[in-house]
Amino acid sequence: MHKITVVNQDVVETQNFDSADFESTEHATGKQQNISHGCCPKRKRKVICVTLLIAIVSVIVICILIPTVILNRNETRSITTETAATAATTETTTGTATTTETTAGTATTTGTTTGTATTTGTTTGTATTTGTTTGTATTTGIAPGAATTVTPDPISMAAVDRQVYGVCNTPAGADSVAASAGEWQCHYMVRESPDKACDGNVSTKYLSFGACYNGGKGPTCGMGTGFYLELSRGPTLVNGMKVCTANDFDQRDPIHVSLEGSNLPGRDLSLGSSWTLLYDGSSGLETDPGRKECGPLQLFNNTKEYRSYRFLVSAKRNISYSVQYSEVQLYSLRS
Ligand SMILES: [Ca+2]
Repeated sequence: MHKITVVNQDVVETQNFDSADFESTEHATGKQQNISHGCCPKRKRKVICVTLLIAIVSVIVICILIPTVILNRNETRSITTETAATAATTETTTGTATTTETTAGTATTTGTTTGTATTTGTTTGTATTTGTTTGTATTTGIAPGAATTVTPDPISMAAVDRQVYGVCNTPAGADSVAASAGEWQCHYMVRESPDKACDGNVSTKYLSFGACYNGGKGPTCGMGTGFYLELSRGPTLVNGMKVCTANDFDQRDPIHVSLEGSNLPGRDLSLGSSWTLLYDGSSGLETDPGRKECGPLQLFNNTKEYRSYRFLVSAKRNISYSVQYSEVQLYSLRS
């Protein structure tokens, strides 16, 4: 029994021992467990912390650094573009300045800026306009004023029924001797009839033989020749006259002439008594103005309007068989 007890005691002791060992083992295991329970969270925390740090760094990198880099790149690109644009603008400006400079020829002003260059161009245009204006002023100076006072347009010589009557061998104040077309005495060339002296064209002429014929020459040939007409415009004041040369043979030019006026009806115009002498003097052609040119204006005193006028030649430039002229111009000058 004792043994048994011992044994049992041993057993108990063993059991106790075992229990103690078990407890110590269990205690060790618990320590180990406690150790393992204390160690693992720290590692996890480290891992988590590291992960968080990595994440934060990544976020910072992604959200701040990368955009910053991109923005910097874009800014760099935009700056580059702007620089290029500025360069292009500068080139354009330079080109414009150069062009303007070449055009305007004002290098000093143009060289400053483009604006000035443009202004220079405008100024140049204005200068051109001013030139034009000056030209216009010059033209104005030439034209009307003096012309209105000194040389107005001649009056219309349109005749009633387009009838211009040729005369021959007729001195002023005398009855008119009628002339007709032909090449003998008291005739005129068919295609150089009296109306050609009143058509406003210095390229056409009136040629009359008077006391002579085609081919005969003498100092009296063509003397007393002329024409008369009734103005279709009605009574008109005439106090000036011009005589214009024909195309050839200056010896046929009228040198001394007369002008008469009448208000009697057409059937009485052949009568010398129907005419009032208005002018008897120089034709203005003593100095030859050249062919198909008009002499200076011959002014005379007359204050009365006449419906009809008669023009006669009493002297010519030199010996010839006729008298000829391209135009007789009548003027009405009012003060
Ligand atoms: Ca004519």
